[in-house]
Amino acid sequence: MPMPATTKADLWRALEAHRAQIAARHPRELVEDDPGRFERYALEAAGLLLDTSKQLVTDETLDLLVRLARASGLESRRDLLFEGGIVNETEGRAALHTALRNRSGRPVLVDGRDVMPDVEAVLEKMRTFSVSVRDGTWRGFTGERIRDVVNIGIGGSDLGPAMAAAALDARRGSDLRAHYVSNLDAVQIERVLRDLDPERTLFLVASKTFSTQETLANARTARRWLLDTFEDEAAVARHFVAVSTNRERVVEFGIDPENMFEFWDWVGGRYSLWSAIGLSLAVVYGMGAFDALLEGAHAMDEHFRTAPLASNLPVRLGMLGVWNTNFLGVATHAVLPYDEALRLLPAHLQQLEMESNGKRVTRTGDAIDVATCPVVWGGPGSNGQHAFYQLLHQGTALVSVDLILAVRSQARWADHQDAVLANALAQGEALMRGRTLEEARAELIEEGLSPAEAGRLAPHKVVPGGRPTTTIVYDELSPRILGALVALYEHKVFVESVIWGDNPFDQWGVELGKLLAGRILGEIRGGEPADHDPATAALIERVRRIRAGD
Ligand code: G6Q
Repeated sequence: MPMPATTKADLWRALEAHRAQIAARHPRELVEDDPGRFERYALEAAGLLLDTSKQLVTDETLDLLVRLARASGLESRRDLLFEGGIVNETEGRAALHTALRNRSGRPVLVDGRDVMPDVEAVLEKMRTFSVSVRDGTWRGFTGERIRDVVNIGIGGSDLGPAMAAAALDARRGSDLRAHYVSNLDAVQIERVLRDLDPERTLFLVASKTFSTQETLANARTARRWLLDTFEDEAAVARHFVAVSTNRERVVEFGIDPENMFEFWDWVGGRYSLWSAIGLSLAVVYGMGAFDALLEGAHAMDEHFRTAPLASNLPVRLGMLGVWNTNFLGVATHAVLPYDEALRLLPAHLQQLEMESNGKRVTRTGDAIDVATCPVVWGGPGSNGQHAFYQLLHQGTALVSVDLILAVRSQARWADHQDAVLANALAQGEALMRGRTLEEARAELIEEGLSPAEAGRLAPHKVVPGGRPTTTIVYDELSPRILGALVALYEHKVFVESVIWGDNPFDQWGVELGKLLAGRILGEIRGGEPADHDPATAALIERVRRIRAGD
């Protein structure tokens, strides 16, 4: 008998051999010949059911994947993450989003110092502030109560809170309204401000660095809009607060440091929803909702930290991501929530996954010789069924899918929900089972078509099936469930990064474009041409001519 594989390289080879073995079977056989599959392949934690029974795996696959995770050092890397070790090597930092939602009472040390008192102090400041806006103690410059809260930020300082606001909005218990401005194109801020009353509007400028071009441009425009009405700089203090790690720049911008909510460099942008970057949520939906969001995420953290690898939700999700990407050739992954409240979740996860694992070198700078993060995209399930699902079912690309569904709706007209559930479950079945040529022909004949007509149409109705699908189910969306769901994906991304060997907490790839934009800005404004490739130089020239009216 051969020795069981134990090293990462051996396990990788064992998975390749195993893949070749199971490829001989139609994927639907894996599921249909295995009646106890759901019980074995569905995991539960923190209010979420993770059904992986429609993935193209067997018990042996899952066993090999868990062994691969272990051989890749997942457990020690996970411990380092939670302990505040330097897991972001290229920036020399910890990545402690888990400390922001740590409800265990355990200290979390960064450079030997417990960060929990700082975390709690900021949460307390958020509590006091959000209560004062909600109960009307905090007033605008003319004494009016605040009605509209505008978060100005971009990327990690926008996508998380905007996504969570959409998710929590059905539970809004006040007249306060949240708005999110991120785009440098002023059409967005203009659209948002058009319906707002300066006397009743509060701006939260959310920027970790407070040096982001898009955010500062929007913040300056917001200030001009405000001062157009008040013509008194003193109004800024009643209508602007900042969320940042950079006090100096906040002061330079003209925001009173008293009105600044702090966070720290060990919080990555796309992991910052749990910090004061979530202030708009606390103000508009209440600190109770924000606390519950943190609790849900903490419950998932505890599960990830302590559950055995084989029954650990983020480990399962991450290792299936590795299996699909590296062994089944999946290059695109769709996130399809059957819950309108989660309509912005695909955009948040797109950043989380693609900015974290869209990498080509390891933590030590060596080339990664396997595929890493797939393209992540998606949208609300119902709508997608009438649009892009065609490609999921019959296109030539193999797309893996996450179906996310609430059993109960947050809406008053709950009678829609039966049909929502039926559609979500049907899609899972169709993506897995598909429809064979014989089935298609038989269905057409049953519908009354002649054998010749049925034969002509049947190939068009063939659905290959075998699309790897995970179904995530929860009772009803709540802040707690949302917290657990987002934390599940954060840790999934971490698990994948350990296998691929990349640093999921840096984002050097976005730097080059920013640098070039700075150069081109001068040219757009009439400055001397800089050094460009001829194609870009010609395009800049053409843009300048159009602007000049030539
Ligand atoms: C996220 C990224 C990025 C960042 C934005 C905004 O992980 O680093 O999306 O959040 O560029 O940065 P600031 O918060 O510094 O404005």
